[in-house]
Amino acid sequence: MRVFLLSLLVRFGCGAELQLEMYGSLESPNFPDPYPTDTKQNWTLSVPDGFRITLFFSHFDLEPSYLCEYDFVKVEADGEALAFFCGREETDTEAVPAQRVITSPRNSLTVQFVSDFSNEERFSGFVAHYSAVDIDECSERGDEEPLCDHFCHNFIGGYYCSCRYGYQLHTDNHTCRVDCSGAVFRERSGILSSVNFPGPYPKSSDCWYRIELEAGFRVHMNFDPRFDVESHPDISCPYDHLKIQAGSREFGPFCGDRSPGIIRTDSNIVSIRFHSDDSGENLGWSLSYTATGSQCPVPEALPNAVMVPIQSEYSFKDHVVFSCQPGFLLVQDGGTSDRLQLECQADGSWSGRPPRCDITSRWQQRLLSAVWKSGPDSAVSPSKPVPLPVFFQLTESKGGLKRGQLAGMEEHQNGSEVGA
Ligand SMILES: [Ca+2]
Ligand SMILES: [Ca+2]
Ligand SMILES: [Ca+2]
Repeated sequence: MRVFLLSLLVRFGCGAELQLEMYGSLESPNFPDPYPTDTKQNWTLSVPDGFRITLFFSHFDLEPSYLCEYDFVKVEADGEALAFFCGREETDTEAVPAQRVITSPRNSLTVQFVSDFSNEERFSGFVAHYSAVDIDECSERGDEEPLCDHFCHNFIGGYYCSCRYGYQLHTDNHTCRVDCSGAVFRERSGILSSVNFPGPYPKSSDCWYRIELEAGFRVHMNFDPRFDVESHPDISCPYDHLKIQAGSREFGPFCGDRSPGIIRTDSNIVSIRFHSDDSGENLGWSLSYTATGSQCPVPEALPNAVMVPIQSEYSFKDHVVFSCQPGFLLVQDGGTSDRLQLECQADGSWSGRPPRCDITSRWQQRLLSAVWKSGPDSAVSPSKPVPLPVFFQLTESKGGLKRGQLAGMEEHQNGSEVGA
């Protein structure tokens, strides 16, 4: 019993037949009686996508001729001749199909029969059989790029692709993409790179990365010298590209094999977008970033004050603590305290003014008395502030206060306190 998956026979024009069946047979006109002279007949065989057609002649008996110029059967597919037959399989075997199986490259095939104006003998013609066979898309690619990015699975009438763990099949059903968007970097330094770097990055993917720091910081990026993003010799990054947006500034698109190097963004928020198309095997990119804060001016040295820490420069989030030398009182905005902390702010200014160090009245008296005891040639007078960084270290003894040796500020900072 013949079962047709698709059965449609369309007869059109002069002797042309369209056969849409999974298998079937063809016969020359009048078979098994001799074919007529001056006849031309075409059969167009078509099977569903994912199949190709095989054709086999079980009987062949045509008028023989040099180069088949009298009567012949021609098999074509996609405009290309696959076979050209004539002759008798018993006696004239040069151009007969014999056991040959003709296979179409794709899912259609045309067979043409032509007879000329005469026949020297009675020729019975031919019988041919065709059938649809599956194309193994996964293994029949030759030198072409594989159909599937990761895995290919053949089935009868088609194939499908699948991806390694962690990837999703793109809507093109061939490439494997990744979900690589949404990462936000909030640390003041870090490393970002394309997925798999320095291995081939995924295809058909759009990756968005964001660096978000507090206002007052500026992001600096430094690209790894290993940089490989698919490019074009004439057109600017038409396939894959890396683009950076920092505030109102844009950097890129970047592609090719030259690293963008160092980029100073002047912004605390940076968006990085990496787009890849559906082909190519390129190794990607990597960058490290750091952030620097706004710079605050170095606070000026104040008489009789101690400031820590001492740095050559100060930037956002840095702080300094002021305190006064013993015997002095820290004064700011009319009030007094032991110490004062100032912060370097996002806009590059300090959170307040540096304080003043005023001598205390009790110490003033003690100091004066010590100076008078030591003689009239003293460099210190009641009306004159104690010069820095050199000042008198005063110690208490049985006999009361006596003048000590000259001491540096650092010694004092290390805690040489004076008893009250
Ligand atoms: Ca003939
Ligand atoms: Ca298949
Ligand atoms: Ca690409």
